[in-house]
Amino acid sequence: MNSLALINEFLGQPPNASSHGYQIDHIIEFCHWFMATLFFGWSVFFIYVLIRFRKGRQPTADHAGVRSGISTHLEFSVVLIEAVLLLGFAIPLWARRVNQFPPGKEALLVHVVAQQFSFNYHLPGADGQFGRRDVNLVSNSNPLGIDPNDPAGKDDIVTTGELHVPVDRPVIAELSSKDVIHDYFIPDMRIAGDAIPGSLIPIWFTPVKTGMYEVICAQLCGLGHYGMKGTLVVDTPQDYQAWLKERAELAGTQTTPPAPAQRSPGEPIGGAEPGTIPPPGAPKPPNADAQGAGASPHPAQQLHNAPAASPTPGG
Ligand SMILES: [Cu+2]
Repeated sequence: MNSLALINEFLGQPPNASSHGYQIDHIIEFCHWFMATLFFGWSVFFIYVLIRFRKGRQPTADHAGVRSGISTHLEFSVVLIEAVLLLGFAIPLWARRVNQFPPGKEALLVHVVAQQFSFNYHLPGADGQFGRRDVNLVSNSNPLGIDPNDPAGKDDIVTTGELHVPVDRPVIAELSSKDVIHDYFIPDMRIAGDAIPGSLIPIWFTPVKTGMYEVICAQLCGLGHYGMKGTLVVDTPQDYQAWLKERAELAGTQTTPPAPAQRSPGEPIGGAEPGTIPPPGAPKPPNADAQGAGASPHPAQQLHNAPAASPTPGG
C-alpha cells in the first residue's frame, strides 16, 4: 500500500488520522492509478492512430472503418472496472459512513452550528443533555440561542472555532447552519458534511492520533469563506477531561461574544481615538512609551497592551 501512497502525497493529502480514513485513501489512490493507466493506454493508441492512418499512407478514406471487435472489448472492460469501483467499493464505503453510526452511549455527540464565518460547537455538559435552543434567543452574547430557563442547558458548553475530542472514541457531529450552506470538512479525518439551515446532518469519525487538525469550510459561503477555519484538537482522555473542566468553569462567564483574535497592524493603542489609524509619520500617542511598548511595537505586543476593556476571545 505504501507504493500507492505516492499519489496521495502528490495530491497534497495530509496524513490520515481517523480509523476509516485508510479506506478512503485506498480508493482515491486506486482511482488515480486506474485513470493514469487509462490515460497512458489511450495516449499510446492515439499516437499509433495518428501515424498509422496518416494521409501519406492512407490517401483514400475507408468508410467501413474498424472491423475487429477489440475496441468494444476494451471499452466494455473499462465500464466493468468502473462499475466494480462504484458498486463494490465507493457505495459500500459511503453506506457504512451514513448507515452504521456507533451507539450513542459509546460516542461523543456534539452539535456543530455553522455561521458566516465560523463554526460553533454545542456540547451537552455533565448531565449529557442538550439545552433547548431557540432561534429567537440568538444574540451576540448567545450565539446559539440557548434557552436560559431550560435546566438542561445550564451546564452546556458552547465554544467557537476550537473543539477538543478524546482519541480513539467515535465522534458524532450533527451539522446545522444559522445562515447559508456551509460544509464542515476535516481533511485529516477524511470526513466532511454539508451544514444546511433547517437540517440536522450527522457525520461520524473516530480519531486515532492525538494532535491538532485543521477544520475548514468546503462550501463557497460568502466573502469571508476563505477565512472560515477552525481547529480540532484530539486529546488524550486526561487532557480531554481537563479541557472539559476548563470549559465548564468558563461556561458561566462566556456570555461575551468572541472578539477578533488579532488587531490589525498599525491600529493605535491607548491615546488615540478608538477606530482611528494615525497617518504614517504621525507622532506616537503620548502613553505608548509609558506602557513599555518600545519604539515600534509588534502587532502581538499591541494586542498584549490593548485596553483591558476589550473582550477576550470566547474560544
Ligand atoms: Cu462556510
